[in-house]
Amino acid sequence: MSDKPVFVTKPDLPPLEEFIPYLEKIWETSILTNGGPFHKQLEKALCDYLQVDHIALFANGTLALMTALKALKVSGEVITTPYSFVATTHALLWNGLTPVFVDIDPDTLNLDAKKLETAITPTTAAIMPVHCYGNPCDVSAIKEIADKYNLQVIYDAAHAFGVRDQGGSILRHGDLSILSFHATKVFNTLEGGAIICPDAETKQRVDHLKNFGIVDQLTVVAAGINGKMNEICAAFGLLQLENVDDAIASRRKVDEMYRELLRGIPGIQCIELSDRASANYSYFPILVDENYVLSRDGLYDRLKQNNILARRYFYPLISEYPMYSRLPSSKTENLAVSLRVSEQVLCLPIYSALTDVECREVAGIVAEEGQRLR
Ligand code: T4K
Repeated sequence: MSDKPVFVTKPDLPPLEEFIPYLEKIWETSILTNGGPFHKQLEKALCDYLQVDHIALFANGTLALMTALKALKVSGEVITTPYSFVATTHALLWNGLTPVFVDIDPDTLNLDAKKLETAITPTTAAIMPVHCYGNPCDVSAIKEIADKYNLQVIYDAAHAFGVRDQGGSILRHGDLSILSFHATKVFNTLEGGAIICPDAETKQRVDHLKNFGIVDQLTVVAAGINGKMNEICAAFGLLQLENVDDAIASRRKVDEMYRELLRGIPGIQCIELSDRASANYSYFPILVDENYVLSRDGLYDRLKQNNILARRYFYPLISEYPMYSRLPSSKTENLAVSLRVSEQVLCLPIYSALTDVECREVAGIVAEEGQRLR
């Protein structure tokens, strides 16, 4: 048993001494926020790294989602997935929008594009899919349906930092995409987020909206919010960006090791990575089915007894929380795949500093339990 807890994730932190000069600069200039020099630098650096043209930084991913919906003036119903973190749909409620849940695909665990059309009504305004665990949605099928019914598409790409498909960044799809740079993400700025905009005009609208709608000292053009990233987070992000490729490479090793060690255990299924896109290894979800000797929660508890704190992302489903459970689309018969997956899923620890020994210990417990109780 580990003497220190092994959490589901552990944030990457740059060497402290490398951060000091950035802080000294901030202390020297007294520019702490409101689109300062580090904010500008990080936007540019992220555009280069992610291969996108326009990025607006935010204080977190939730504010980015809320602002994206506002920027597109979405109103009415928005089709989305119940298999996500609650921020996805909370952003809809904060905009006075009605979520309509559609079930997920059993392989990708993303919104099932084949089921989208049946959920469209005269008041449907948009689709908000999630690239869950960084695995890309069926972007072309979603685009086809969105174009046919004239719907806007806002991708919650909170998990999809750096993911690329054959045509480039996954973030170029849809009308807007949002990222999260929370401490638990592959690339973190302590807290942070971003909207990826298709053109300069949209970015300007988003930039106004994230700063109270202010254009200049005498002009306010919209009822904006305060969504800006501060200079300390932006400076931290610049430093983090130098190491993010190494961090993803280390995660990849963990991912490979788990797949090797968990292969062939009855009742344990690793989620396949897409063969049409790169991966960022942000999560390591497994599904625990009835062929395993313990229930999912039994395995969760067994790991916990060994100081390994796996997480049930995403259980319960968003549609089961009280502010959503009365929606017609929350009915269990509408969401059979999502319900099954949310009852089977367990995310094992994955982060760049996870050692081989720790990875073997986690997989060893999953395997041993499978053997011992058989
Ligand atoms: N859309 C999607 C699809 C999302 O997944 C998220 C966020 C968002 C939108 C919204 O983006 P943000 O507004 O958050 O930028 C975590 C995160 O708080 C949340 O950002 C994330 N998704 C969600 C999936 O997971 P919790 O409640 O599970 O976090 P917590 O505090 O239990 O942390 C998990 C483990 O990570 C801890 O046991 C230990 C470790 N940890 C955590 C923090 C915060 C650290 O080692 N250091 C830390 O500072 O929600």
